[in-house]
Amino acid sequence: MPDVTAETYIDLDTYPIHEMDSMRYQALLDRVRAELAVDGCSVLRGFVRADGIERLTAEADRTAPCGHRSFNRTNAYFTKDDPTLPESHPARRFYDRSNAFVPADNFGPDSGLRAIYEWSSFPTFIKAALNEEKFYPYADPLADVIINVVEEGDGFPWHFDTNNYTVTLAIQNGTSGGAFQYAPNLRTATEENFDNVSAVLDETSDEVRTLELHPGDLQIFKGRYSLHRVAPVMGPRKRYVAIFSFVEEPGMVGSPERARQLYGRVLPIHLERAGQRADALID
Ligand SMILES: O=C(O)CCC(=O)C(=O)O
Ligand SMILES: [Fe+2]
Repeated sequence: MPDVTAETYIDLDTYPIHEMDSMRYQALLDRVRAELAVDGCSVLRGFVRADGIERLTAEADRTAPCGHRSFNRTNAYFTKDDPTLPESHPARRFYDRSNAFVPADNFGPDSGLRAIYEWSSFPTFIKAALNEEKFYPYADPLADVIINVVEEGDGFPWHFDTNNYTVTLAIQNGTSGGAFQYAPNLRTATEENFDNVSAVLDETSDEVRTLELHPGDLQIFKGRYSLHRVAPVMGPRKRYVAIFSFVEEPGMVGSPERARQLYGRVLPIHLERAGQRADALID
């Protein structure tokens, strides 16, 4: 078998995501669905085997220098400051965010990460686990499968996701710190529960859970209603997490603004889809 088939990475004995007709597949699916229903989070420990993680770590080490670093200040809602609200309001509490994304075009046909993303059994299982009817690979060549590189002092401050779910694979932890913390179902579609959000920001909430993720763990997380963060990473070792993106319509790509902000580059396809003409295409 060639080196870069998904089967050489995923622990298929424990996670038979390719055997859709088996009872073990059904049991796994039932488990993940039940966990997602309870608190919006399911972790498949050791989804990628240790030898696969060794190769993915090498991929991350090799591509990390291509990461695009960005800095911003953000509140939990990714909204602008609203001076009409009291200063103590959670929407007015801003935190530094610094991180780097390695764009997806660093993961070509020889990439193990891409092999996992493109192996048909992988999205088929995730789609079923999430009960999503509309579920397609992202067609954005900078963003379909990326690595998030977090260095000493950086993290991802408390926030609610703007997307319905994220699918991530832990590749390497920082030397220390970097725990994933979340307060399940802290808000609903109709109730923001600002007091509970403030309690989490003030570190007085008893609803916060801490999840230690280890290299090889696959996490499916529904973060729209669960406040969550990545605690600051400490020490010289970088934290590497792969992010697999799926979207609701076939052929979708991100906006030029988003590509520039997250990846530091824009491709002709971003401009074309936004109705702008790429310079390279103007004759
Ligand atoms: O890096 C992680 O583990 C999760 C980051 C996160 O919350 C996000 O990308 O929205
Ligand atoms: Fe998030």
